[in-house]
This record gives sequence, structure tokens and C-alpha cells, in this order.
Amino acid sequence: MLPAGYFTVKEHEFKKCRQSGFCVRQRAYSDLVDLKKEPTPYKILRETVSVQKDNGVLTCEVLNQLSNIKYNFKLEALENQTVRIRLEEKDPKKKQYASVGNFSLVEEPKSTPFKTYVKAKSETEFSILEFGKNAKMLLQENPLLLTLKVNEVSVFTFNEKGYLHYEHHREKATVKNSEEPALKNEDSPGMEEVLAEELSEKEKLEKELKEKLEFGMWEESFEGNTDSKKYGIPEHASSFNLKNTRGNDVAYSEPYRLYNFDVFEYILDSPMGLYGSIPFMMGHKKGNTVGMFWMNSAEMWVDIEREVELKTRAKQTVTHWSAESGILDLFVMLGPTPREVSSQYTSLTGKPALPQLFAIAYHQCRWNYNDEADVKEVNAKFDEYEIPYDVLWLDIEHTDGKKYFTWDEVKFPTPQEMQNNLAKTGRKMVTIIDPHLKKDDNYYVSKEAKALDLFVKNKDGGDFEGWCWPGNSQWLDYTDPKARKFWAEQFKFESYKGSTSSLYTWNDMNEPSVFSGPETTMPKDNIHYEGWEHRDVHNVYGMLQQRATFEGHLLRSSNLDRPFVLSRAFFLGTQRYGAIWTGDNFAKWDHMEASVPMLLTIGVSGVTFSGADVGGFFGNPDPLLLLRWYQLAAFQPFFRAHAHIDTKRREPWIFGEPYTTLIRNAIRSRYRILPYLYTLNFEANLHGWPVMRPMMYEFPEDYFVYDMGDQYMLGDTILVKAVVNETSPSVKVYLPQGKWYDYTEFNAIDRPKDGLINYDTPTDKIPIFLRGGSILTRRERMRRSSSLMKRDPYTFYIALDDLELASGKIYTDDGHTFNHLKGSYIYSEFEFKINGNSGKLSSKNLLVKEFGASKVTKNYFKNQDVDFGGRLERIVIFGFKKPNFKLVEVKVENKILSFKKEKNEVFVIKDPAVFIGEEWEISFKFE
Ligand code: NBV
Repeated sequence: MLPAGYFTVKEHEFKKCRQSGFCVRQRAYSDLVDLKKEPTPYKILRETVSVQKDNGVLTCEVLNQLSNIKYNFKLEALENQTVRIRLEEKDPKKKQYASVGNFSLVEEPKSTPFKTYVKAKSETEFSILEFGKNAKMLLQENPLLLTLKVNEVSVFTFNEKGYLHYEHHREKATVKNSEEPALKNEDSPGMEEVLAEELSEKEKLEKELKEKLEFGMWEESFEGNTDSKKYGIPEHASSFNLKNTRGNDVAYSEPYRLYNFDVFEYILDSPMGLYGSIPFMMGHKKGNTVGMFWMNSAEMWVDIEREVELKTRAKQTVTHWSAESGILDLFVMLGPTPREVSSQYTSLTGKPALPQLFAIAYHQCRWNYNDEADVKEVNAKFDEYEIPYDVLWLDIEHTDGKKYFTWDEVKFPTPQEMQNNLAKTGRKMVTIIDPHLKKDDNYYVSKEAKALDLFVKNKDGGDFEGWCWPGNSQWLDYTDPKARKFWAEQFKFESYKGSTSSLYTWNDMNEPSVFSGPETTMPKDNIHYEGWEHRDVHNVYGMLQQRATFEGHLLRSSNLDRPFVLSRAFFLGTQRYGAIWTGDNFAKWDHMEASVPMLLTIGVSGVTFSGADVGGFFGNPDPLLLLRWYQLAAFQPFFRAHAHIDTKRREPWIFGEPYTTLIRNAIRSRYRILPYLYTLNFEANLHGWPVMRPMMYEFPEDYFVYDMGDQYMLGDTILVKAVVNETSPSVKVYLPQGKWYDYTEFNAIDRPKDGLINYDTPTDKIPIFLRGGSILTRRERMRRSSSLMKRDPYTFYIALDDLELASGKIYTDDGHTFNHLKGSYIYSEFEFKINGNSGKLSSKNLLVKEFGASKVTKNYFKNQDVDFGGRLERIVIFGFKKPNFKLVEVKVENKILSFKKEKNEVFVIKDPAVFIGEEWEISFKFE
């Protein structure tokens, strides 16, 4: 059924830059520019410049003086410190795809006026356009050069080195055999290489200059002697700070590739493309963060080069981007902090969806839970071992012959009963729904899709057919609104027989994976809606399946229930539709290690809800690896154990003691912080801030953390270090300036000058730390699932900083509907302050402008059929400066509260019985 060799590592079956015509040409061109040091042939035609000052738009024509091709150039100042740069051929022989914004942007971005516009006196001087907060564009006409400055510091330069190349459309001549054989089924890009080979070296260079026209580049120069870091462009199994691919000190000889693939058994430390692609990059140095994305869904390659300016010794990073088709459409977000970049970026591409509470709890998956009896047993075992969990997943074997939306009637004869049984304890089920539809006239989904003509077409106009799990299959064209609507309708309860309201969805194989296709995906000359080629829309395809599924969930619940959809492929904007995971990793220590920089990268690129298969998908983890993976993933956004069909069972109780207890503890530690995690997901939804944050995100001024990919912050409060070594008894952790506490003992850590500590990691220890100055809200009572905890009271952990201050926030709502948008939510801020011999803990309601004022008070619940709790039952406070500190009284209004002093100056105040959604003050008296 599968093509020979499917189940082997096959890096060689994926294209290298040298096998991709446009990648070769782009690199050759930049080399040539470096060699010849000739100015870029692009210039603005002065007479065409038109500026609409009030709209913040400059338009003009650009001429390539070598080819005589003209381009339309548009420069816009957008709201939120953002600039848009668009360049497209003026009279293309063939229309270029320019519509991916319909999918990736939430709306047409609004522009903001230019505050001043000073026109250059000559074409070699700069026009100056000021906008936003101390931001300006400096535009030179000949040669074309654009610099963006914030507070007089240049943060972004476009075409400084003259690498800009916009390949105009040319008719293809007959293709001869190329030196590098084209990959099977690939439309060969080899023509230019063949011709070039026949030319002398000099002619070849000239030829490249004339013909090898590429576009896409981004350059930045920062002042000062610090290297600027580059993060983003997922998905690669690589470091957090992107590695050099060009120039000196090259780590990868290949550029980073962005092309969604089903890479079977992916290799680590590689710029090879994986399942998702987000052409977003963040540039960071002390005092400045910028973001940029190129809105284009075609295959891309990105080179990274760091160079030292000889005169000034300033280091700068140059990145070169090239895409196979589409237009140049760049957005630059000027920050200047990482948080501002995230917020600017997600104002354009969408805020992450607010997940339901269950979705951020623990998920149990395996390929496959075999039948209803198996499901029942696994479910019962969780209760027997008192391990909380929220979701049980069914992989492809649950279907009737891999026909999605159906059930294997022998193994799963009563699916509704099975789901209802789980739902009794608030648990959910997820089934896999892949995009390949079995070609079978007796399969209702395929039959109706065919009748409505919704399939992707092959180059000759027939329905495209390819090989996948069910055998010969076809794929809906999700770029077609009719196909998305059709797909969404499949999720209605009356269509998806056997489904209930506690069933959610997993979209796998949506790169799309086509076993018989080139590089295991669709041929690039397949045809989509409105005649666009697959090459134009490849990277957005999977996101559109996830979107249609998300819309299906909304449809089936009449917009009442928040969808949960997990997707493997992703793109610019995916965060609006749900979670993603990092695909088929291995049960190996280095794969667990690699998951951290991968998830950090995905998070800063907007997709804040992501995770890696706990335990590793392929292979059998030994119990220690499995345990360490649970301990790590319990502090990551999406927490799901998963395993390949050929692996041995590895549910949390399989290895016995001490592992069962230790894994139980890890999962329980997840359930304790659900209130905090839910708040982080809410803040991601509001601002686009990652849940799992790189150290640089929280400590942007601390150069030491810029490269860190093995420790991170969960929100702004918890520091997590990954234990990725099997034998080492301790880990080295870097604690930035400030006060830190051990997460379980609440001991203040004695921070050495260099911030580096050795932390012992016996198997029952997770190296996590609480940041001084924060108030962490947890729920301590363990139950079978998150929804059973919804009304449980809270405990505050107040970790004082050096000034004996602390603050924290909490957001909560009913955990599953959209009623928060109408004011049914709690969002509060708590602050602890000390003044002489008295202290004060206060609660203040925060208004979410977007949702209106919160209506939730204790009284609110009386009139509603929901109650999401809110009582504070305990306060644990630690970190007072004076030793032998004596707390003598704690009062809320006139009520005296009881308290006790525990070890290490930790005080526990019992039952303040205040409500987190209300405003109050608790006073403390000391001696
Ligand atoms: O559906 C089977 C698997 C799934 O378990 C896994 O999580 C996906 O990433 N799927 C890939 C297809 C086959 C993988 C060999």
C-alpha cells in the first residue's frame, strides 16, 4: 500500500537548494553582487512617485535598468508601528498570486498618516516620511534603498546590499537533463542550470545577472558591537537563534527551507523544511526588537549571514529570502520590545484562539486505542491510579477503512455511548480527521464532494488522485470557500454519525501528505480555485483545512462552544484556529531536547498553543526518558502523550513504581497550574504573547540569554529548565538578575554573581523556579478532570522580590463558551506591598476593553446556570527580607484570619474567603 521506502529516513528525497532552480539562482545572484560590487539595477522612477500623506501611502514605479521590467511599489505606514512594503510586476505576462492575505490577515490593515513628508531633492538623496511613534522611513530612489528607523536607530534596511531580485515571468524553453536530476514527479527547474553550464565562467556570471532574477530580501543593520539575533521561520528541528547559512562561520550549507512536508523520521539540527511554515522572523538586540513577515504561501528559502562591518566593527545580520512565486509583500513590525512585536504581528495575522480549559489539560493519545473495551479500560485505569486526564484520542484505526467521519463498526459499535461515558467525568474524546478522502463511490463524503466539484485538480483539469492511507484518494480544495463550507458541514451532528458535543478533532497529514507525490506532497502544477497553481498556495493549504474544521465545530454548536482542533501543518495565521504539534519525533533524549527550541520558535511566530508528542512518537522510551518528558511537557502549552502503532504500551502506570507516582506527580503539577496557564492563554488571546516564552522575551536586556534554547519562561513567572541528560545528577541553570525561588520548597535561591547555579535533579525533581515579584495562582485539589475542578477554590503563592513587592493576574471564565465576550469573565490583578511594619494585599478588577466590563460577582452566579468558582482559600507568602520576621496579624475588613509560620520564613494564611473577582484588601501586621 505504501510506496517502497516510505518507512526509511529519506533526507535525500527532499530537495536541496541546488536542486531548486530559484534557490540556486538567488544564491548565485547574491554571490555575483558581492563579487562585482555593482549597484542594484533597481531604481524608483522619480516622476511616478505619489504620496498620500493623510493615508500614509507612497506609491511609485520601480525600474530594473537591466531588464527594463517595471514594477509597482507601494509603501504604507500602518497602525501599530508597522510598515508594509509591496513590490509586484507592473505588466506581468502571467498574473502572480497576491491573495494569501485573504487567509492570513484578519482584515485589510489600516494605515496611519505620515506626520511629515520631506521629498528628496535628487534621486540619490533620501525622502523622509515620519509616522507613528518616532518612526521614519528613509527612501532613496536610485539605487532603490529603504531604511526604517525608530528613535533615530536604523532597525531595518531593504536592499542595502543590492540583493533584491524580482524574477519576472518568462516562458520556459524545453528542459534538457540537468546536472542535478530533478526529483521524481517534479516539474524541473533545471533549464537555467543547463544553459549556464554551457557558458564560460564570466558569461555565466553575466547571464546570471541578467536572467537569474530573484526577489526577496531583508537586511538589518544595528549600531553597536553586539550581534543581532534572529528567531522564527518555523518549522525546523534547529536552534532557537537561527544559524548562519551563508558567509563566514556557516553552520548549515543549505538555507532554511519553508515548505510544508510530511517528513518521515525527521533529522535533528537541520534547516530542512518540516510540517509547517511561518515566514515570520524576529530580530533582536539590546534595546530593540523588530519583526517581519513575508506574506506569501509559496515555497521559500531563507539564508542567514552575519558579518562584521570592517570600519565600525559593528556586527550585522543579513537575511536573504526567496520565494518561488507570488509577489513581494513584506510587513515590518517595529516593536521596540518583544511583547510589542508579538502584539503588532498578531493584530495583523490574528490573535490566538482562547482554548477551552480542557484543551490545556493532559491528553492521552496513541495510534491506536483499539476498541471500546480498550478505551474503557484506559479510562478506568486513570481513575484507579488517581491520575487526572481530560481527553482520550483515537487515531486512524477507529474508522471504517480510513474513511473519515465513519467508525469501524466492529471495534466501535457504540461511539456515542463511549463518548458519553467519558463525559460523565468531564472528559472529552478527539478523533482524527485527515484531508485525504478515499476515492470510493460508496463513501458519502467523497461522493458529495465529487458531485459539487470540490477536489483539487491535476494539471490537465481532472480531479487529482494520489495515494494515502485509504489507498487512492482525493483532496478537497480548501482554498475554495465552497469546499470549506462543505467540510464544515461534515461536523454537524446529523452528518458525523456517532459524534457528540464532547468530541473534538485532530487534522493530520494536511501538508498535504501524498505518498505518491513529489517529496511526499502534491505536484506543484496541480490546480486550485480560480486557477492558481498548487505552488502558489502550498503552505497555506493545511491551515485552511484546520480553519474549515474550526468553522465546522462552530457550526455544530451554533457558535456556542469554543472549537478544539489540532493540526500538523501550519502557516501565518494558524493561531486563530487552534493548536499544532511537532509531528513524528522519536523516543530519544535528543528529540526531547530539540522540542524546546522548536516550540519556542513556533511560539514567537504567533502559534502560542503547541506541543511535542510526550514520550516520542517512534520507538520505545525507557521509563526515565518518559518521566523526564512528562515533567518537561507538564510546563509546555499543549500536553499530549502519543505513540506509534508499533510501540509498546506506555500509559503512565505501565512501568510501575516509582514511575507511576512520579508521572502522576508531573501530571498533577500540570493540573495545579491550570488557572495560571489559562490566564497565559487568555493573555495570548488578547495580545499574542507566547505562553512558553524564550528567556530573551522576558529578559530582553540580558545578552547572556539571547541564544538560550534549553530553558525558558512559562509566562512571566515560572522558569523551566529541561533535563535532557540521562546520567547527569544535576543541571546548570541560569537565573537572570533578580530574586528566584525553588518552585516546590519556596527557598530563595542564593544567586551567584554570574547567575549560574547547579541544581540537583533526582528523579522526583523538576528544575523549575518561581520568579520573585510574582503571585502565582494555583488550585490544589486533585480531581479526575479539569472541568471537575472548575468550582474549586484557589491558593496564592506570593513570591516577594528584593523590595518585598509582588503582583500577579488571573483570568477565568466558564472554560468553554463565548460568554466571556459578553462580560462573563473574571480578570483581576493582585498586588502585595509592604510599608514599614504593615503590608497590604489588594485585588483590583481589570477591564478587558474588547469584552466590556466583567459582570461576574458572587451574586452573578446566583442568576446563572454556571458557576466557575473564585474563592481564595489560602495564601502562601515567602521572601521577607528580615530573618525571624514575625507576622502578628492578618485581617480582611474586620475579620482576623488565622495563619501559621512554616519553615524557611514561609507563612500560610488560612481561608481569607475572599472572591478573586471582587475588589478587596487584606492587611498584614509585622513585628
Ligand atoms: O495517523 C497515524 C499517524 C499519527 O499517529 C501521527 O501522529 C502523525 O504525525 N500519522 C502521522 C500518520 C503516519 C505516520 C507514520
